[in-house]
Amino acid sequence: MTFQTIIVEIEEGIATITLNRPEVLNALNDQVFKELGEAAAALSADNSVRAVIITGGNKVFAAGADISQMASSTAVDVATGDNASYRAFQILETMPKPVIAAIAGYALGGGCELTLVADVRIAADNAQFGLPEIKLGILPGAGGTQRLPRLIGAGKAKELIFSGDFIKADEALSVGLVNKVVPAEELFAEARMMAKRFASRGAIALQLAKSAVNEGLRMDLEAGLQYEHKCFSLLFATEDQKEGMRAFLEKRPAKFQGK
Ligand code: CO8
Repeated sequence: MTFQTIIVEIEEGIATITLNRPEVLNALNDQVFKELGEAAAALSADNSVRAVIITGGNKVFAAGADISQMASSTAVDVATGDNASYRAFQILETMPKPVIAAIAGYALGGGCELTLVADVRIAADNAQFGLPEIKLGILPGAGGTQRLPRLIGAGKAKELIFSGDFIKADEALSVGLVNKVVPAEELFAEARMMAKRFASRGAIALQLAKSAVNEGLRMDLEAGLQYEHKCFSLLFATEDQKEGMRAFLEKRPAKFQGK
């Protein structure tokens, strides 16, 4: 897969998407959103890919949507445009495999919002997070007002959205915005280790577990519990369920086939 603004590499079943506009701190323009959507769709369909890491490299994750592209937009442009960020983020969020964001340096605005569509966020100790859109006279329009409160609660989310202030990795950890903080030089090894751990599990169970959590968050508790039960029941039709339970009883590691 060849793109202009991102790099996609696949190694041992783990795909890494790297944002690649270093000259503007990986600012996200329409081309990036379009390519992210295309890459996510292709990786979703590729059964040899078991987990995905999304990163901006070791200096910066992304400093937000590209302000130079947005500056001259009219309300009509924004309302009637193809909303490439929305489509790309939908595809990434619903990928049927785990997505890990590996974040070094700034994750601001649309960059921070991109981390929110990942299943798990690992931050380098030099990472900084923020939604500075308010300082530009706009609001976080790539899911920040919706996904952030669902992740960390409305109170802290509103503080970040209303102030535009940045928080460092340790505070991001304490409010639940990231799962883990590691020394910067260990970021990619840690992300790969986690991706491999996920990839060693049954692929169908992982897919349905992700769906049960994501879909359940959109439902009331009763509907969510019923959806969970349907996903749970379906797994008893898989070879992986037979193998997983047989392996437990035979006191050996399971060998999942994703069938
Ligand atoms: N867009 C475009 N260019 C950028 C951006 C950006 N978001 N961020 C940095 N750059 C560029 C700078 O203009 C600069 O370019 P040049 O060298 O040509 O002057 C280069 O990157 C390096 O940046 P700085 O010199 O500013 O680097 P510093 O280390 O001094 O500062 C900061 C780093 C603090 C990250 C600073 O660059 C900054 O504040 N950037 C903007 C952060 C921001 O406001 N982000 C929010 C953008 S709005 C948004 O994300 C909306 C999301 C919703 C979209 C929904 C679409 C429908």
